[in-house]
Amino acid sequence: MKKILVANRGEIALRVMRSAKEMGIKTVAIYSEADRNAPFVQYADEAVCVGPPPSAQSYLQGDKIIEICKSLQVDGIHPGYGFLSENADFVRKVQKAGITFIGPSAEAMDMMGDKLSAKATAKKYNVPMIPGSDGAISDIEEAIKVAKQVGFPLLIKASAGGGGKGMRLVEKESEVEEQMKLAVSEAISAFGNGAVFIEKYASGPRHIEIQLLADNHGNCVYLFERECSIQRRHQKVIEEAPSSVLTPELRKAMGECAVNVAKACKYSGAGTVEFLVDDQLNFYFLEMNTRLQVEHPVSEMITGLDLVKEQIKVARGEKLSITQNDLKINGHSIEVRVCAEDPKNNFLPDIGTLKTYRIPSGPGVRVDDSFTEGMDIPIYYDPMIAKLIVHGKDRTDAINKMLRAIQDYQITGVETTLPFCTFVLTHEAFVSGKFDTGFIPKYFKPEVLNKSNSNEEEVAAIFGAFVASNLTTTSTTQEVQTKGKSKWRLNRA
Ligand code: MV4
Repeated sequence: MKKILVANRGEIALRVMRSAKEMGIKTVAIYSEADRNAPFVQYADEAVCVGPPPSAQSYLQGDKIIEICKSLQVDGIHPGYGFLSENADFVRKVQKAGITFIGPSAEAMDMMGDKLSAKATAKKYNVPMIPGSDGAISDIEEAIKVAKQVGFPLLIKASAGGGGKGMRLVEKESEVEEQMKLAVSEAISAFGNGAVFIEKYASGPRHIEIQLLADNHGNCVYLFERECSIQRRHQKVIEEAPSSVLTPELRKAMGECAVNVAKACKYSGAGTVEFLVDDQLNFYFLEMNTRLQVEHPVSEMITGLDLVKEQIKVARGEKLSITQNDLKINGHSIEVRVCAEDPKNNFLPDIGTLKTYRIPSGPGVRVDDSFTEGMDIPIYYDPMIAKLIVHGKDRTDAINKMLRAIQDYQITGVETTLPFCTFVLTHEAFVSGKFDTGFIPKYFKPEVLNKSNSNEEEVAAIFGAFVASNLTTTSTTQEVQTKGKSKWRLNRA
């Protein structure tokens, strides 16, 4: 493989190209008119404009992208995440054109993309499932019958959904009919597929996912877990590896289950199996993501692997160079997503110009981004500016490093989610590790980020108090802040 086209934009495009470059592989960027001046475009050996800013006219133009590959003698396409990354029809077209798709087969993608077929496939390997309907439910009578068997509360999920899309909570029998109708019509309009199924609603679970790596020769290893419970409306905010609740035994059991899911669909490349873990530490299969995920860097930090390089090696037909026994967890890693959103204003996108943009650095700090000072954040895409990743010797070290890195991150011109991340990282429930997917709705109110809180000095103050309290604080953020202010000033004096 001599030349790779990255069918994506922003931080992930740049991150993929960096690994390709280290492997001596040439890179091609595609970009929309809105991304003309982006670092990922400049970084590539060649770059081609694919169209106007809207994704449907640019990054989703599969046929056009394949034509560009042909004209530039591209051998492989890396899809990144989002856009065409989980589009099985695109994979088939790429292969038909004689180009290598750096990712799983179209068949594995189809099998896992449909949540009902994913569950049916995983079930053959005795992977634990949340109780619910075995197949699609089409009529109301059947829905009521299954609902009564399963019990309330329950969820109606769209088979073509995923990531929380097309999910409806049903509290009691009288709501089944209405919610079924809504779920089916939503599934038809959103996915062109009205198949829905029912699952018992697991309350207060953790979202823990297993990173996998498989080759085309039947080998598959798990690269441990990522704890992704800190989410807001199904958008992850903070991810870490390892999880503070898994025991070595549970990690092994979940890892082996995930490997079985991969084997069941003859998976190849990097993939992730999502589980819900309840307060009794029972785990249940949710779905499989057939792409490199946004939060993959935390797995790289604790394993020392470069997942993009591994994907490319697998796509070239190589056997995995590692076995499960070679893999060990080294330290602790945390990632925060730095988004141009205003946490004080319901996280509405706050797009604009990055008037100041200085990234943190130093030992154990990694920033994956594709922005420079003075650039505008385009309105057409996800408002994520960067991923800030740290690697420490243990969880406490990683939290302290992240708080320091956030403090060193200088962004003006747009509001960002960084102050919100500081709130989470200093919260007693996060620090103690006792949290679940309900963390944000339970603890976060915009008032906790009073105006001065986003100001650098105050962030520094919170940080100072946090370190001074040696992670044993049980006080509220407000108290920490007041205490911290004097501490920080003292340090400065
Ligand atoms: C669930 C659940 C509770 N019970 N399924 C949301 C994303 C999608 N992958 C599945 N999701 C959930 N499925 C059952 N049977 C709770 C969620 C869920 C959730 C999962 C992970 C992280 C955050 C979440 C927030 C709300 C709901």
